[in-house]
Amino acid sequence: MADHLYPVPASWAAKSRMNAAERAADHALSLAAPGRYWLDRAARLDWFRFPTRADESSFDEADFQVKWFADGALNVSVNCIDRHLAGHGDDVAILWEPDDPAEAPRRFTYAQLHAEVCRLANVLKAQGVRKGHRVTIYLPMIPEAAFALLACARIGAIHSVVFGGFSPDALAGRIQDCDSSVVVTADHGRRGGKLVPLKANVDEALRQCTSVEAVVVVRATGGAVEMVPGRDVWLDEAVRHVAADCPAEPMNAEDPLFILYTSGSTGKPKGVVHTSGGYLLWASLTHELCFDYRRGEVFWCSADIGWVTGHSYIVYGPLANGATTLIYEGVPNWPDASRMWEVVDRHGVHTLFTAPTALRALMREGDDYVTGTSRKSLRLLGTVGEPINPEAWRWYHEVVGEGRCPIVDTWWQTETGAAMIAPLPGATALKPGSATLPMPGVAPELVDAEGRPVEGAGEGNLCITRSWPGQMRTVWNDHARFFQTYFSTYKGKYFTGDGCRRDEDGYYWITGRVDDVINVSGHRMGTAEVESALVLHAKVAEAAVVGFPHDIKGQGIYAYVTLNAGEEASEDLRKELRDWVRTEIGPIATPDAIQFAPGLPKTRSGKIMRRILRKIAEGDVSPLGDTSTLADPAVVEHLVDNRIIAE
Ligand code: 6R9
Repeated sequence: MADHLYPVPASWAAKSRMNAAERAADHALSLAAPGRYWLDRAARLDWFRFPTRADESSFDEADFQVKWFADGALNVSVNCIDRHLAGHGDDVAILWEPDDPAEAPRRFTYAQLHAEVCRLANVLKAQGVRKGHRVTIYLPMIPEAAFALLACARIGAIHSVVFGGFSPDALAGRIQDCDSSVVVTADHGRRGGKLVPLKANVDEALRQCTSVEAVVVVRATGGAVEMVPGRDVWLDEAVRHVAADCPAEPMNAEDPLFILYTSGSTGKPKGVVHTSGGYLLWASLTHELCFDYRRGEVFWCSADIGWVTGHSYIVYGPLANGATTLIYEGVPNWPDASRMWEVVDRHGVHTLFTAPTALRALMREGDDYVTGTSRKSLRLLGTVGEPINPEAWRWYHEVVGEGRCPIVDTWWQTETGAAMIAPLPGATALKPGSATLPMPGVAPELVDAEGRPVEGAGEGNLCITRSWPGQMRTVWNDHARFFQTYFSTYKGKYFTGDGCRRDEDGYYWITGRVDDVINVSGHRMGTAEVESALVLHAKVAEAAVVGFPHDIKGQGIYAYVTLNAGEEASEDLRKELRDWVRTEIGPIATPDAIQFAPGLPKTRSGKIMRRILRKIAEGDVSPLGDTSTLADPAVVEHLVDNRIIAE
């Protein structure tokens, strides 16, 4: 059933930009003549100086670099705003749907967006921000979030967006790592009728940060906050003193556009760096191809701007293409499970791009919440963030899309900038659960544990053998870690960290992470991060964290905790540790299950055997596999007998 083929609907085939054969030919051309292919594609952007060189990357250690369009100059905000003004200044750029459905939506034309972005850029300049400086953005899903990204891009400042659900500690770590001089935040955020104290979180974070000279505060809710004189300014007051025009800084294609922190298998989050030319080209090209975007359509990506999906498909891709992009402040199930479909109807959404975890949660509430709405504006549905199970795929296709909307399942990563493997709705027959085929210029390869390529149909670790324009350029301040993390496992290849199967038709099926990264509700979480948070607690001696299958979240967080001698395990302590992790990292890292363990299964050399811990957490305890290297087999029996059945 999972392999059932959904052909391209006739209506799509009739008007598509490419059919299947043309897609294959285009992909072949992109690999055979990359220089010409990519300089042609670069013409979709407006450049101050058009590049004469495309890819100059090498994945080999000796001359390692990732570099594209290096002699080109452009400005990202000009591409996302100014160039649309002449013909499309009155088109709606941003539609904003507030958390509370009783409140009025807001809308901004491209002309209005230009003024908002210029003013905010001038406010940042007045706070001393210059080209190359870092600005941390910690905002709710309000239009000002998009303005802030584009204002940084306009003056050449590098933005680092931190998801509003992260704790003050997590925020502080991300401010310190890139030495931001300014933070843009709001008084409070609103999600599902609840207030998030963003400004108070910033105040707490800044007690640990010395680099920050100014905090620009958006008055989003009007709630009371403390303002530190000489440091904090209200945006609505500051804009009164600045001009509504701000010249755009010419940037080299390889100048950084943003840093975005993401979890890896080890240690602290990495600052993934994307640059101006290649990233914007990749975001805009994939937005047009994967969603067959046409001017005038309303595009809704429901991700948070704090994740790469929000960067590429709420802000940069759509706005570069002159689209109308919808920003939704709230959550999918508030006030009830019909909210997303009501938003679709209210704004006439053509394309909805969301995460499987949201679909599974809504599916559980029953079809009535969906069928009570019209959804007749919908023509295309997309997913991202984790593998979509065929059951959720079919529900999305049949119930939400009433069988008429293709499902675009896009596989990609923070590191890849935008979609890498995905169907094109007018060209690619679909198989539920498969992200299908590589985008132009993308050369996937499956390798076995020894790094040998797997030919034809088969399974292996997913690598990409050559660079593409939207590839990350470095880890902020740690270029060695960039090479080490992605290019040292398999020589000369970018290793994604994902396992993958390729079928007889050449379709790719992502099977999930093969490293110690887990995917909780589409959010990446390094098990090491949760472990470090747990061991910071005074009563905890040791902790090991693994993922386990979770009906709604995809994966849940299962923590094994060994207490210090003399400490008593109790329900109260379990709750305390859950709350502890919430405050250390944020609610998305809250363990679903905490099992107190007198000891953890280790090899004689002291390595925790995570494979065994994973099996126990999954409830798959009969064949635990080879346990002969265990230092103390009795530990495992105790763990199995005291397993927690996580909800
Ligand atoms: C865009 C984004 C990346 C990881 C990636 C993979 C998983 C993303 C997927 C998918 C299966 C898809 N992933 N999309 N797995 N099918 N369509 O999610 O970036 O937060 O960096 O996560 O997410 O495991 O390696 P990021």
